[in-house]
Amino acid sequence: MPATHASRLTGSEAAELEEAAKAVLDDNWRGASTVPSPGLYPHQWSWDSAFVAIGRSWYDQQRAQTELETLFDAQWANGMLPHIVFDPAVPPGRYFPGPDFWQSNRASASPQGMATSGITQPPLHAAAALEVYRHAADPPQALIFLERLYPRLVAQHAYLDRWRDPDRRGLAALVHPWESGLDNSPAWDQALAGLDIPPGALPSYQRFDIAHADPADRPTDAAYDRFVYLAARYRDAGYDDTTLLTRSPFLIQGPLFNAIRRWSAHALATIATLVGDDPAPHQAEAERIRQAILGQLWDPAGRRFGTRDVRTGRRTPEDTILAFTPLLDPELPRPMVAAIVELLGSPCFHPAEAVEHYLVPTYDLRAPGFDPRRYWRGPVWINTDWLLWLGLRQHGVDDLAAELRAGMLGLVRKSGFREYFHPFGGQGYGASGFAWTAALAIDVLHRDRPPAGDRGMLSP
Ligand code: 9WN
Repeated sequence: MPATHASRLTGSEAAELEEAAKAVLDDNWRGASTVPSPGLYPHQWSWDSAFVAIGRSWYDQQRAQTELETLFDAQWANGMLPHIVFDPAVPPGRYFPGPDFWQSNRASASPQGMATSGITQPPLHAAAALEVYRHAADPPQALIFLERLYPRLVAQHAYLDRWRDPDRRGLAALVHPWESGLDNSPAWDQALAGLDIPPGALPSYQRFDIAHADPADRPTDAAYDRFVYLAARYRDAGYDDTTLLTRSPFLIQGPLFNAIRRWSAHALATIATLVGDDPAPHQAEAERIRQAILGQLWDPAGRRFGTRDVRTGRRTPEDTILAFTPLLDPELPRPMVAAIVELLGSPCFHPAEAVEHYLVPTYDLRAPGFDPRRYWRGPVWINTDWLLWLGLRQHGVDDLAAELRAGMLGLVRKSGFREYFHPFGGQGYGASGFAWTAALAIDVLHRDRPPAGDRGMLSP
């Protein structure tokens, strides 16, 4: 019997787990926002804050709202929401690349007196803001929060539409693997391998991540060179949006970024109605993105979703967890849902039942480059599991959804609130006290809370 199905969580075990998760979020709270982890990531990250706001929304409306509002205080004038907002109190040398590297003040659109990165991350924020409203203990106050955030969310989406849709066919493109949130995924290998770094073009730099985490768990130096080269190019061009779109050597349209963007556009339509604005443009945006995902990222022959390189038109040859995220669309056509569920249940992503395992590995278990502990190249991450869990639930794939839920809770019970986990042994890797792992464990415990009186919950 796989460990993920081995037992049930009692009410008091669930309460204990929730308290431990809240304690992680308290430790990582910095007064107006949450750091992903005090050691490895001592600043505010964009999509991490959206996950954290969702987790907190179940029990601390005020901090959930503040988390998102603090992040949006760093939004650029062109609508771009930066992927990192640097805390000036953190000494230089704690994280690379830090404010000295990014030099966001080179961009006229960057906010005065704040240091941020110059690229973005998956736009989960409108969806997160709506969750905060839905779970609010004080709905009138949450409505005021939505009224304040709405124009900023609209600007974020308008930026992606205006500046990140190079062929005007509905899909936003990433200009850097860091924008994907799945930085080191094999999905970017082909594009990164094709990068030509001219002699002298790579600035000298020192990594700090490997002082906080085992180098075997983190991206290689070769990958970092590419990350740094791309970021330095944008910086040196003053983060000019036109240059970014026309000259970026890395321009990839991916399913996860766009599935989240569709979800948020749909949430934005609901928020528009709540705050008294017209939902129609947001509904139209959500539908346009949906059609683009179906039309351009679906490979009918291979029966799977994948990424598309805008420059070459090539699709990724790799099977990664990205391919499953269109499940977030409640209207995803049945044959596509069935194909995803089939691949998820295949030996590429689902180990044999007899072996102790945890779903879902981030990369095809049978691929030669599969690595059970290296960043995004095999380990299980709670945020990707959580996104798939939401998708599977809404498509009524209940068995698999229950298995994912049990796996997520099983991992944190076994190894704590780590950044990522071994798909077989369940050992934890990367940061400890990792905020989105804690926040999403809280969400999982609340979202399916059984009616009062029912003491048992499915769990490892
Ligand atoms: C670069 C903070 C972030 C997450 C990303 C994750 C990792 C940073 C890094 O940590 O990326 O942005 O230094 O590796 O890949 O998804 O937002 O938790």
